[in-house]
Amino acid sequence: MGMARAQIRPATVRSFGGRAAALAATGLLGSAAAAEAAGTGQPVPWQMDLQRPVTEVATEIYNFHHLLNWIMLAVVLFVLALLIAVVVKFNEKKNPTPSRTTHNTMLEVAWTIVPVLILVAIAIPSFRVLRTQLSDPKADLMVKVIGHAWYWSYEYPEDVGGFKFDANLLEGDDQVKSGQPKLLATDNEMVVPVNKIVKIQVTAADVMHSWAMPSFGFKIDAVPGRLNQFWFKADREGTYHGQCSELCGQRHAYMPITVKVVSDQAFQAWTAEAKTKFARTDGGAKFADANR
Ligand SMILES: [Cu+2]
Repeated sequence: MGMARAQIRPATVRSFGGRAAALAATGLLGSAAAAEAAGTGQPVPWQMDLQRPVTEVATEIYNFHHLLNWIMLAVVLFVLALLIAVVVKFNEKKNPTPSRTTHNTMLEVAWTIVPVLILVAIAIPSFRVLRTQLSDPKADLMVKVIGHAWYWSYEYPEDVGGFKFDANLLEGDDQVKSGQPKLLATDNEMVVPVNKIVKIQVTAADVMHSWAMPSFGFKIDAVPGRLNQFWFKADREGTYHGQCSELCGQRHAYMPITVKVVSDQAFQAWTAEAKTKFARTDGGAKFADANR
């Protein structure tokens, strides 16, 4: 197995209970707007929630994130209640002669055991997510992803045509015409079939980059001289956007990632077209993987 070092997109805690916020948004904005509230494949203005997950890994991370938020909310409310009780009931006026009690065995056992139980409750789903991430299933398609300063290139293996192309930022009129979001659209997209296990092998040609796709639930470092590997199985067709997530220099913000998830037939059609469009003479990339 490759040295897959997958990093989860930092589960930024934007609000207590993103789902609650999303539900509130449903009420306020109506269902049509709420359907977009989480953002599918791209962020949206006033987004409260994580982007909608489209892979198993992303779904597990998403659910784990919300579980953590609820646990955190409970802990915060409990501590707040204790603080309020102390301030209200045990202030100097109401309680002029404080108790001199220093030990209470039951209480000490409880405040040791309860946090341990909370951590165990967090650890179990956490390790479950880790197991899914590192499960390394057999790939239906492998794509080599290479980070450059400042664009990405993609190599498809011989069995689907053996071609390589660059994906540069779409700017100006081209971006407007494409209808794709600003600073997230690329001139060529990585295209993969839906419901197929896609493995990417990620490296860099110059400096360190990081291939990150929020709705797929992972980011993976692109390190010169090293091959990192991760897998995903997108369960919904669509266009998904990500960005380089390792500060790599002047145009770090201008090397977005676009992945198109399409049906099997559309993928066949695309590879047939890509083979001539991105013609190459050396037969395509070679892939090293224990599972192939
Ligand atoms: Cu970068």
